[in-house]
Amino acid sequence: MESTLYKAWLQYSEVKDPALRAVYTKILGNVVTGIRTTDVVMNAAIHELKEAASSMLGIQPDVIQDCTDASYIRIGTATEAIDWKELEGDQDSSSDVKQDIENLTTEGFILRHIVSNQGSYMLLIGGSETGVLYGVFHLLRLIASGVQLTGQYIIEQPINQIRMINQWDNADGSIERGYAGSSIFYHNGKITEHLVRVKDYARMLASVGINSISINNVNVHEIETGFITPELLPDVARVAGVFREYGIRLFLSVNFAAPIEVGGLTTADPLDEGVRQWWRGTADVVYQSIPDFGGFLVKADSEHRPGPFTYDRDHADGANVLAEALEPHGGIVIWRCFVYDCMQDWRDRSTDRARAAYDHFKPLDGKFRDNVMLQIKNGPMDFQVREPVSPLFGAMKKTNQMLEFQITQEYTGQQRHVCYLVPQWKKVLDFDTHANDQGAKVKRVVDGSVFDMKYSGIAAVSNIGDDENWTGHTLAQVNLYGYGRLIWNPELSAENIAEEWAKLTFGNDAQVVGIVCGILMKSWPIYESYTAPLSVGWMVTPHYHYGPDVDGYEYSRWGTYHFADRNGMGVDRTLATGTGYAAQYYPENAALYESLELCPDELLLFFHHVPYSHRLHSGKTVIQHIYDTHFEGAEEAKQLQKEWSELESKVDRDRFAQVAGRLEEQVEHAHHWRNVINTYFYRKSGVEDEQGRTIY
Ligand code: GCW
Repeated sequence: MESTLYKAWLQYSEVKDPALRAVYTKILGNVVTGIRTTDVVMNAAIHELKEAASSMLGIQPDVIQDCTDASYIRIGTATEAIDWKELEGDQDSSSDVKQDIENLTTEGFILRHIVSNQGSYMLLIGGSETGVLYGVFHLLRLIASGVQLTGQYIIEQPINQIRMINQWDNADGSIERGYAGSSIFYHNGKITEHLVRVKDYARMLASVGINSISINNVNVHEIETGFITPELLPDVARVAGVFREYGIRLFLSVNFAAPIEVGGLTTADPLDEGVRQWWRGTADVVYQSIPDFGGFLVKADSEHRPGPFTYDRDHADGANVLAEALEPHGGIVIWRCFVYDCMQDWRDRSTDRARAAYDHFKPLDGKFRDNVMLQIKNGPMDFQVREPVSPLFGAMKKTNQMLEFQITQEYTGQQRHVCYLVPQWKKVLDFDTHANDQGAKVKRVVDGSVFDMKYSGIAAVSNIGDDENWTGHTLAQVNLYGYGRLIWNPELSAENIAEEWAKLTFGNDAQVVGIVCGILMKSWPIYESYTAPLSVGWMVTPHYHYGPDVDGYEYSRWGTYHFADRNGMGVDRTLATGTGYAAQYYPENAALYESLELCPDELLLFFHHVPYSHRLHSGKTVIQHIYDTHFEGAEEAKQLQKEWSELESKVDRDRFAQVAGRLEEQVEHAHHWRNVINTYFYRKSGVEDEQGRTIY
């Protein structure tokens, strides 16, 4: 028996309410499929339906081609559904349904419950088999949360085209920035023999609509460089086979120097004819093994990874040589924009890491091939608890773009602190770039509707490992779930997503759902309040990025400084007196950030260097804000612990204890953060706390 920790949001707990149970049993008792081929995705969909029915309702549905019973669920693709007899009886809206079926995109689905004189039917129509699979998961979500199905008419289509997960897993089984154990993909330098867990992961991802995955770290080390060779491709193909059943395309991160490292060439110069041929040949070989292979993800000229700069070529040259090789097979290149000088001199104030992505890539707009996408981190630095939105969104009008989030909590508590990230991501998606007058929010840029992009979408770094509960902190499961749901439909609210997840994960008890959602919704602001203030960022232990170390990165080469002295702190990124970063935005945003008066408090220290006595819009001085938020944040963390403790009798022991243990650690570490940060700024500034609290 799988544990509740393992099952995450796919618990499929028994439906206890007799009335609902009766309705659900009627619907799922017979699964009508028409004549079936052996499509693997359809089989996975049917399998999921059967397993869930057995677990939630204690029934073993018959899967049949046709049915004369008075109730059943019929599932199929749009092409078949057009002729379904049930639709003829659907007097009120038959024309609409047919129209809706015709409008379905491949990954969309319709769930229609019809009550007629003959009986009652649930129809599930997918734009393709994958649409059917998504529809099954949606239906099961409704059942698990106790929703009434009678008369439902649901049409869903994903808003974003590519909905991707990036694994930062290494062949040795370690995971870069992984906080939930070792890799489920690799063991001892090899792709694992046992793919059961990978399959369950694929199910989880498909259940929230993920359709693409890259399975190895963007820092591609020696063994992984060989994944694109005939020796190792059979293993990669096994993994691709598992994901294929769940409608997910597999990508690989590749090493730009692969022509040298595994190809035996003397150069990886993208303009060299031999290199070009090598990538072409390699792509051909990859597609022989994996005909639906997605493409390559590339980190080049970043943090010492090889790239086109070695040969005096630019990123467009680099990306295009790979794109050309993948093009005949329908593959794409996802080229990361996380390119900056990681060997900076902290004494040099003219270089600004925040500027780097824009400075490197904006001039290349229009130079990339059709099947290249640029993958841009949500902020200009590196997944801090708060950053402004990257000015690259909206800046490139002739280049395919993909947004990159980080689900793994590298700088947000490493899955030891609870930090629900959907509210943070929503802020990014809802940010108006002002790239045009019609509303150019980031979500519209990356869903492809602002500029004409052939490929677009969202990717995120995964937070899972082989811990029993996948994510280290059981409450961190919500970030994986929420990521998928949010990018399927960015209009969903953070509250709704939290509530869905809480019900699926812990059941429909109102007190449990209320407390869990409350904890989640408060968690990001709380984490922010006791860590680095006012978006200045960092202040973490170098390399590990956990725990406070205010000057940890201050005199280092990484370009991440707070410039605190006895008078004040923050980074001047204005055009007038600073690095000019603020001017990378469109005028409306640039004006906002450039001005000390207009700049939102939450981003103040990212854009301005101010005295500790500077008054925020909140009315507080910067120094008093630091003291207050740190005292409050540590107290609020304690409050979260107390709220969770009220659930002892309502959550199973394993999960109750797991979360309680993490919260205890969070409370302790939040106090540590509070003391270190407050003490640092008290000693630097010499300013007393207005409330006279103990600062060491
Ligand atoms: O945030 C930094 C991480 C690195 C990571 C890098 C990147 C994969 O600290 O561990 O490397 O970003 O995004 O490439």
